[in-house]
Amino acid sequence: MILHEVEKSDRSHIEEGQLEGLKRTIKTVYENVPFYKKAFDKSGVTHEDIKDLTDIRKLPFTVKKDLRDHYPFGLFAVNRKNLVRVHASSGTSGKPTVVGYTENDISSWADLIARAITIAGGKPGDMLHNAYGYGLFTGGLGLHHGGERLKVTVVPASGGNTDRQIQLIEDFEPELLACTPSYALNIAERMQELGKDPRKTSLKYGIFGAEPWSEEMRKRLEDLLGIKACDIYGLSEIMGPGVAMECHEAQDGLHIADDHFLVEVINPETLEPVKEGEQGELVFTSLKKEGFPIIRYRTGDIASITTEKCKCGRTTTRMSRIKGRIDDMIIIRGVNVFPSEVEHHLIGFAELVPHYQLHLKNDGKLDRVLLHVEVKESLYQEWDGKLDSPGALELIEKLKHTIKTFCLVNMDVILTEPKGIPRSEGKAVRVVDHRKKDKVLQK
Ligand code: DLL
Repeated sequence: MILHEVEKSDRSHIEEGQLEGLKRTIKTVYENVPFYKKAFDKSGVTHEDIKDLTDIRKLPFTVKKDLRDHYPFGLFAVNRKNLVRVHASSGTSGKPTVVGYTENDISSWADLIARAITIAGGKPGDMLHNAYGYGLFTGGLGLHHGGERLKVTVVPASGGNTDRQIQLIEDFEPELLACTPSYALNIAERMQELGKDPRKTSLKYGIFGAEPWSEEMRKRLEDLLGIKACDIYGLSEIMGPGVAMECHEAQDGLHIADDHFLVEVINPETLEPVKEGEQGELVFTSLKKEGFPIIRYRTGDIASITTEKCKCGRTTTRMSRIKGRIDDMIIIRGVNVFPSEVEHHLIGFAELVPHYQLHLKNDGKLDRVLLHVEVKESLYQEWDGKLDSPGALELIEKLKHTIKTFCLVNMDVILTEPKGIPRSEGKAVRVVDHRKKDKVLQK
């Protein structure tokens, strides 16, 4: 096993480097980004007030709206002419958020992804089938440059055209597959439809992320594809993929690149730090970025962290898999549910394929959640395509009961025919909110 220097350092050594990076970044943004100068002046803090890492709490948070308000380049710390690349995330509403990279930023990002691929099980000489989308999304190009840096052969497949992807995997024989977990499922199912055995490919490791997925989905993908599937996390505001990567040895949390990012976990309501091991919202500060350094960015992602040494030997901070985004959390009569929790319980049902969507509706008074789930082809045939047959009604009751018991909420269950749930080629859409439209229609 190859461990990068920082991955086996003492915690005290890691934290020394973090403090240095933090002070440097605070000074840089204060001097170069008017938004930060104003915010720091308001809270009366300078880099000289930062004596240890907890002093970061004296600084204000940055949120997505700040990026939108300074669209497109208002938060960059260097002249635009010194950037070699921009990326942007579309988001669900309003202007996209734009991020920029200097040549050094692109190079550190490639180093981090090279490390991430190694953590996931890859090595020089391997081949990486990269089915993350190429373009403004950071997934495709992020994995691409990191793969080249590690000297793996990158196949820039990008998303979509699944039959061609399958052909390429068969012909080129890659060891590594990188894509969203929902797309990996899509690829595996399509292989089966084409009469091919997804377990018989050359693939050994999956680098899956960019969307929440459950432990059950991991088991399903590992079983379907005969691989080890590891979780990769990141977001464009912080860098892109590679902020954290789960190791194939322990598969027990994602190793954060501590030398590049400082993580905090806060209670999203009180904004106070939570104890190590407790769940909260992840907040990241970049420690080495030049083009778009960022201070205390509230990610909206819910997870916990630990600084306990991993079984693989790495000493870096580990985060749990992401439970979900705060915006995707469904609140029904006081109970909070994340789609990943619903997924966790659905995958146990042999009658279903693991594709689902939660539709939120409002019938005038109450919010309702409709869980759309897809029935297996063989069962659908057995029921002669009747989704109101006695067997179907029994399944609906079983599903309702399971959701009520484990997620503590009532959901209406709608069975759909095979392929009734749209397949993703990138990030899967798990929550569809009809409520605003419903209210307009009722007026
Ligand atoms: O999704 C970067 C990425 C690309 C990560 C490829 C991993 C692999 P954005 O489009 O800016 O960047 O979206 C970031 O996606 O705040 C999370 O809500 C979600 N996300 C990313 N990785 C994971 C993961 C990329 N492993 C947003 N598990 C983040 C759960 C994830 N959610």
